[in-house]
Amino acid sequence: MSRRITGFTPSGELHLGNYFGAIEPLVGQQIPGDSIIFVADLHALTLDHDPAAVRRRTMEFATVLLAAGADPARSIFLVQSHVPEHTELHYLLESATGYGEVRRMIQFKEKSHDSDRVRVSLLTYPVLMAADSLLYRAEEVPVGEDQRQHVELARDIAERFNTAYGPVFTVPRMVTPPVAARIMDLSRPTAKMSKSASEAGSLRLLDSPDTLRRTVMRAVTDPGPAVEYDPENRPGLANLLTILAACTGEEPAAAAARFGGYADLKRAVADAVIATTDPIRQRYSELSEDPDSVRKILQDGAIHARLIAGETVAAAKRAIGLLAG
Ligand code: AQP
Repeated sequence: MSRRITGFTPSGELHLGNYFGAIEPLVGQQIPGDSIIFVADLHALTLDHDPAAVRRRTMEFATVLLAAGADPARSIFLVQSHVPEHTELHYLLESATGYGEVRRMIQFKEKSHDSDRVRVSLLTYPVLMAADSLLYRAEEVPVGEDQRQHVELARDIAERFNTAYGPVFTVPRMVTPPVAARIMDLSRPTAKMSKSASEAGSLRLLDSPDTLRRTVMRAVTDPGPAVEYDPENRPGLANLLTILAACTGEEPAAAAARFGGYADLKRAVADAVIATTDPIRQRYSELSEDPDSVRKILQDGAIHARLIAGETVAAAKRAIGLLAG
């Protein structure tokens, strides 16, 4: 089993895309010492932000992740800013990264239209993402398809650093789930479901069953008589089938064959989504009653994480010329 790491930025609300793209692949295979799950609060500072909201969401995300199966007995579970080695390594890696490399990142291009207000951290956070995985010498990074460019950057930086200064870092590889690597927005099936998207398009893990059912029943579908899996030409329908398949463990095309019409399919998707998220919601409300235990779990996680992270930073500092070899 390989060491795996995945993180979640506490902006907006966690949704089913986050769950199938990154949460489930990690919590499904937690191996003591080899699974690292973190709330990426530093990444929430790259756009306009409300400090109180970041604080509140950091706790909320930690609680949702625990409710979704993150197990502190089998994983290292932490908040990124509690482990200062993330920012320390970030700077060392910036000194091994080209400006042109980060400027090319699609997410930077998409979010940087108003250049006077764009924060420098929006440009450089992919390097912090590289630090997040290289710090723990992770071999695998379970993420959704939208993160491919960032994982490739982390690989490039690790290889370049190792070649220039000596073999410090493990070069991580991306792992995507077989289905649901990219769940789409239900109201705009050509855009990915995202944390800041409209309520109409997102299935949030903490939404009530009624809200989830309403959102699914109103999902945009494509004209055409039969229920068939055709992502190219019928993206709305394919997205519903993908969600159903991710919830039930079947293949989207095989699931399609079970339905004569959209209404039946949507009812089945709503039932499956509610069955998947119900246990998470219930556990979340239990855990929310005891925020001190969540804080204690995070403190312990940071202590554990720093043992690994401190060694990597020391090795990187030695290699790059800051500590005696
Ligand atoms: N739609 C998706 N399908 C599959 N996987 C997804 N992931 C995100 N969206 C999908 C995966 O979830 C992990 C956490 O990603 P994130 O914290 O960047 O969340 P986000 O929803 O992708 O947030 P946005 O849209 O980037 O930010 P906002 O909406 O706040 O601007 C990652 O592994 C990601 O691949």
